[in-house]
Amino acid sequence: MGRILIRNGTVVSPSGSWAADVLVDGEIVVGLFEPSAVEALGITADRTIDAAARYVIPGGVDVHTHMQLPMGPTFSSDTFETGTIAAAWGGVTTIVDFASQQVGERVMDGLEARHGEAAGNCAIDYAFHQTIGGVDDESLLAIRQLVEREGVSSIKLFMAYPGAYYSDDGQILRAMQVAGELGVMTMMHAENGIAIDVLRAQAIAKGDTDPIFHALTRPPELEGEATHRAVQLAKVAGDAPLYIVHLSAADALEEVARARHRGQNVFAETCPQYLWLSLEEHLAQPGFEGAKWVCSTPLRSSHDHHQRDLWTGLRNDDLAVVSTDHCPFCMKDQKELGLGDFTAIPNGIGGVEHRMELMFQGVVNGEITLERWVETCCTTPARLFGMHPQKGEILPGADADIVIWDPNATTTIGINDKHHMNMDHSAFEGFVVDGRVETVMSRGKILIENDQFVGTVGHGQFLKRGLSAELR
Ligand code: DUC
Ligand code: ZN
Ligand code: ZN
Repeated sequence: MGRILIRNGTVVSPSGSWAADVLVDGEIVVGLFEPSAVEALGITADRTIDAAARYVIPGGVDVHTHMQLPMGPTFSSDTFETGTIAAAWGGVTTIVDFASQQVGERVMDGLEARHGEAAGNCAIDYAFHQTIGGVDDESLLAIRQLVEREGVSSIKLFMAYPGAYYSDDGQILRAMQVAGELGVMTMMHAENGIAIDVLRAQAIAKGDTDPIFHALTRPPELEGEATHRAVQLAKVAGDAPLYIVHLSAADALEEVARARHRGQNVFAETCPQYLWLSLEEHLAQPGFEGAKWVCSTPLRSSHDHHQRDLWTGLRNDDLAVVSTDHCPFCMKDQKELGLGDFTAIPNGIGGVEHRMELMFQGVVNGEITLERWVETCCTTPARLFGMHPQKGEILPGADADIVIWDPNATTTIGINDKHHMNMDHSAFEGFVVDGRVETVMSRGKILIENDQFVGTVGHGQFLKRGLSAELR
């Protein structure tokens, strides 16, 4: 591996951007130098990469992905192998996926099974959150073991999906009490699943079976209501740390903002699909086309102000993170399971490859700064989920997870253009965005260069995480 010197680039961090040369030794960043210092200090390397007119940014950290996730009779279509290679193509060097437990199952069995699926199959580093779909005495006891022994410092609960992953308010409160005591982050799918199930049954009974009814039966009010309830339960649990996943509605953002402004440990992520796609333009496409954009929470109406508010939330830190909720399904044989019945369409959009690109377009459009791009896509996700300073920032001593980004090139996203995820369509088909992932390095090993994947499956290692660095 040796020493690699990245010269002439602009290093970007949440606190600023400056001309600096980056020295990597083996797997680690060992120094950042004012460019003229390299000669003055006689610094040498085995390989020098010229990053003139490029940004040098930390590898992306996507804290919400679902590789080979079982859903009904099928599985999300990216395996750990295909999904982590696609992530690398998108400038992502760390993912946090989910292990899962349901009623009657043991938490540690779910975690062990997930380790079995990922180990040796990842091209980039990975970690796990633990979904707890059956909150009881035994699963609550396991939370201590998760954080103290397994390096799993976050749990995920669902207020949606009664009969499957759903937790009632009492279960949520109990889980938050335990998690809060240990400093464990509770991630929440915040939608009122009981009310949603009534609306879904009513829609099907009326013959409203097209994909658009997926969104119409999951209205923003029910995301706002559940978010409010989650925030209040976290407060009652002693300000237990709470992280709202895939926030899409202005109604929910208001609740998060209110909680944050009063100093509560509440955080939220949104995803590129909610910033760039809409109910009318995508989900409402004729026939069954809209199935491509069936995800939960759903795409929102462009007639309201959801997208505008989400961008504002990203600027003012009411939204701390952009993740993808990468959960891809092909149209053929997968989304098609819901032909004639939107409730049977597997839920999810694939996007792990495109988050950095789509969010850089937010920089170009003036929605967020360059530094905020890096902060929301790399540094804060690492800090919030106990991976910083190893991940998320280019610092001496950090893992050498580095992306060289060409801001003057463009990227065309689409099934016949840039597309490496295991899907037969792209949710962002035809998007032409400014900027391009040029070189990607994970722990000092080059994964992408000269438009080729040159990494290896199995390079990716499991990351034991610590507690969140963002708690107040
Ligand atoms: N929630 C997720 O976070 N991912 C996939 C489906 C869902 O409902
Ligand atoms: Zn969810
Ligand atoms: Zn998800």
